[in-house]
Amino acid sequence: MIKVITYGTYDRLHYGHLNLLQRAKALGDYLIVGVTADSFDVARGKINVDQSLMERIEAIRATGLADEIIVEEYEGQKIDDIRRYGVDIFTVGSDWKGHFDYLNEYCRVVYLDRTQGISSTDLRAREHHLRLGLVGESPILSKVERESGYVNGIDISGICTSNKRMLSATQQAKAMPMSRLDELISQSDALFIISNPRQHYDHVRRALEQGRHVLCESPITIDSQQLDELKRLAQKKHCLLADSLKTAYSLAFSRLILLAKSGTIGQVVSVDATCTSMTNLEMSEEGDLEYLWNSIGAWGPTALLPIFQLLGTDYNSKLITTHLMANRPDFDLFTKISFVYPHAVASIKVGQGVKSEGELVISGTKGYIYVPAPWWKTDYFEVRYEDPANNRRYFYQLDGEGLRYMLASFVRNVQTGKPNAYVEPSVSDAIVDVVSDFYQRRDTVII
Ligand code: C2G
Repeated sequence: MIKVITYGTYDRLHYGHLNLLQRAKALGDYLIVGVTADSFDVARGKINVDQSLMERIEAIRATGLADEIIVEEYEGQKIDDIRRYGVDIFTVGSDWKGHFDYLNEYCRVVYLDRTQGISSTDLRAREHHLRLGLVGESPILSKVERESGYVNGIDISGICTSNKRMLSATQQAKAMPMSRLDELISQSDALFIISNPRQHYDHVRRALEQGRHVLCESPITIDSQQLDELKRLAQKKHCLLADSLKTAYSLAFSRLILLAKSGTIGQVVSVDATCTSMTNLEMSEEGDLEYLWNSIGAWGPTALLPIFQLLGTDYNSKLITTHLMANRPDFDLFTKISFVYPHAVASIKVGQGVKSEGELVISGTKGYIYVPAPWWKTDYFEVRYEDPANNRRYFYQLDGEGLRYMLASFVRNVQTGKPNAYVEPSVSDAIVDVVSDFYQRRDTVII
């Protein structure tokens, strides 16, 4: 019996796939089809596959061509599979020509002609075509533009800014002044907003009023009532209003939250997060200051994320201690916030003019989780115990600082009409409440 094996993602199974499977089957007597696991696809750069693994497997099963279906989960698995299943022929489309020649050592390798004129990428792009307008004054806008290139179905429709100096040279050339924001909104299906948090309310409101979806850098507003108002407006207009908070989309970060929640370190008693940077202040000129984000705006949401995701948002009390820039009552160079929960405590330290170790420590009754600086770009963390022999290390690839996954998730949410699952509404509200209290000087001591 001649055993043949072939692999693929098989997203939205089409006649190109079917042609390949039929010819693969004809090469032998028994066909094994390897379907890629979601995490393996992400690791190899395919991030917006539409269908789940189960749906893709079902579609292959329904063709009746596969004698056996397996899941491909890791780099190098093909060699394992060929040995384990006693495979005689490995086959794949000619778009991979040469790539799998190394398998000749284990079996025959056959590249079958790829079917012209059809691909899953085309099928996806035809439907999901989201014109995304960029708004604000931040170097992050050029990262968003770059990362959107990895996400099928996003086109950048334009960019509006109040200060071109904060943009990359290519973005400067095409940027429109903020006075033309309504024009950009009308040319877009959705807006990515990273203007100064004081401007968010106005910019988000104008986008929602025109019925556009919004992905807004967290905090969405600096005032709780304004957030409520915007959420109601989004609901009325059937639009999505999502927090842009890239750390929430890092696989390592979400895995560490799940690990902590599942009791790996016992009961969580303390969450301590520090985020600081100096670059923005150092690089900017006098006139840029009004566009710069203060410490609480730039770092508060990120630092608060693990606290609210792990301990919830029902804290008993908090104390905000802040150090302000001379003559700039809105600009905190450094802020520390301490929270008391019924059975835990938490703290954040954020600075745009003070430097510290940007680490995250989650302390529990059995052990602790340690994320080294810069923890907000999490790709690695350790679970540590009294006995170091029990320590565990975890690594997950993070591409594009998490922005890529955030954009992919946003497009998907817009398409499906489902809300953002990465930053729960209660977390988003609690972040704005804290920022709002900072500006209102509630629970606040100035040092
Ligand atoms: N295919 C084809 N013609 C098309 C599209 C795809 O012959 N128009 C073939 C591909 O060459 C591949 C199979 O159909 O052999 C599955 O394609 P994809 O779902 O795009 O999977 P791919 O990313 O090519 O995965 O490690 C190798 C991968 O597992 C192959």
